[in-house]
Amino acid sequence: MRRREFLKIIGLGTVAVATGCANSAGVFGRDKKHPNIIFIMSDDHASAAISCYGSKINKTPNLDRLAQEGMRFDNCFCTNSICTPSRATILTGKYSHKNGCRTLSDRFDPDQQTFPKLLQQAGYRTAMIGKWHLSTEPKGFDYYNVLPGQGLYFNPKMKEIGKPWQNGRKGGVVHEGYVTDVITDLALDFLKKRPQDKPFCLLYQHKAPHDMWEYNPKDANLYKEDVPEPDNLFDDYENRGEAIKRATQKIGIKETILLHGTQGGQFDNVKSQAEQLSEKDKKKFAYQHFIKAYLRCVASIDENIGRLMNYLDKSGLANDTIVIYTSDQGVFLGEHGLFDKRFMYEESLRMPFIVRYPRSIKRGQVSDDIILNVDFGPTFLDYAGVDIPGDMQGHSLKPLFEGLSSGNWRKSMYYRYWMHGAHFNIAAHFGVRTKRHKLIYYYGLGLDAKGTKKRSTPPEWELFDLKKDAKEMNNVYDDPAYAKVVKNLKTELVRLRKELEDDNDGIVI
Ligand SMILES: [Ca+2]
Repeated sequence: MRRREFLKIIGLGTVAVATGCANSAGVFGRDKKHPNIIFIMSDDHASAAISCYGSKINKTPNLDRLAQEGMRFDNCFCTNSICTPSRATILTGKYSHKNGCRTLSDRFDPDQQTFPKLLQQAGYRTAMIGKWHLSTEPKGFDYYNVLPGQGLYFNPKMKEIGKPWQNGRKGGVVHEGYVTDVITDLALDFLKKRPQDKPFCLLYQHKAPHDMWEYNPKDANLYKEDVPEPDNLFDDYENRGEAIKRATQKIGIKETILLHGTQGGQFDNVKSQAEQLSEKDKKKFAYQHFIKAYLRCVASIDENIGRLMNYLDKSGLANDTIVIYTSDQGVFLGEHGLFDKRFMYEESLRMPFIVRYPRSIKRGQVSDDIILNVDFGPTFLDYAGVDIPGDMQGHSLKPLFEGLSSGNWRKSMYYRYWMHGAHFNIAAHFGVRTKRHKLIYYYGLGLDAKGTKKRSTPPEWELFDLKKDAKEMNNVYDDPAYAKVVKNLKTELVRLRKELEDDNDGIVI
């Protein structure tokens, strides 16, 4: 008889087995049931650059291992695809219009309810290490050490708890080294020094691979060969609305290489190399320059996550710790000829989401349920045994993780990007996505934080049939065959806006 069967017979079951193992590690929550939490978030890491998501352009062995030992979600979406707003949504479990961070320039009110504060009150040791990007001082953390603003790739300054806080990009102490290594060193340090009698929640958040895509020089030899191009790098935007045509986030020599920071110091050199090329070859050249730098940044993230996973193995923490990997939103890697994000198109909307928790999540699972960044906070509270406040708009993912319930899960999601024409001339829009379709309304108005109307452009709609057109190359909004779909999706959009209380902006659908 195996030990597990024997214990079951004498009434100790799997929980007792789990607890017994956990005690040897010294930590398993205050009542020996609540797991530790490590929330790993990168900045602008598209699932198209993760091999377990089917990447054709790189390998991420450590993230693949995490997915093999846990669960991968293929339909995790951002509710507002831009850095600061997504971070505010994750912390609060609320959409942008409820947490006050609709745009990059909105100030995050640090006194509002967040999941780290609630975990801290419940006895968790809480920490935030790496890219914060919320300007105001992190609250609800027993320890923090964060980059000011976007932070630097090399020898970054970090702002540590206990010193007078300076908002935004001000303040901080220089840490020698490459930022992804520095943030991991600090995260490991936190884990090694943590009190043994408390569960912990660590937010371990990378700056990479955000532009300016400055990679660790030791990775300069990766990707010597050309990287495959996406099929629609040369998208001509036929059968699409005006918004994508007007947008300026296009792969090109000037746009792409100028964004490549200090390593773009070779700009003059690169520019002269490209001068003799045809327009088509210039775009190919710019894509290679961009994607290689980006993927080298990703390689360092994967390597450092491997370091963290090794520590969890060696310290005996792996079984008792929920590890999540995600990115604050997706990003275009040349698809539609674009870089950056903001649009509700798939590459920007989709967040990678991998979770591993050997105690209760069966390994090797893949889910296509629609999950959102608004769900993360409620999920952590659920695992910690903390009541989920009624004003959080997301839902705990625990039942999905544990295979208990998927039948009554959400069938659609609401998205809204607010910064009308602010960056890359992208129009504000909102929309609804189901597993099959996506309806987008570029409502044509810029609204400031008080809802005052600013610039305007002609409103327009796009509809995509994701089953027939996964790459969103053909807007079928005006196709009579889709009239009923349009009608139903508009009804759903109105319903979602009402339910989420984002329907008081005077915009008529
Ligand atoms: Ca981002």
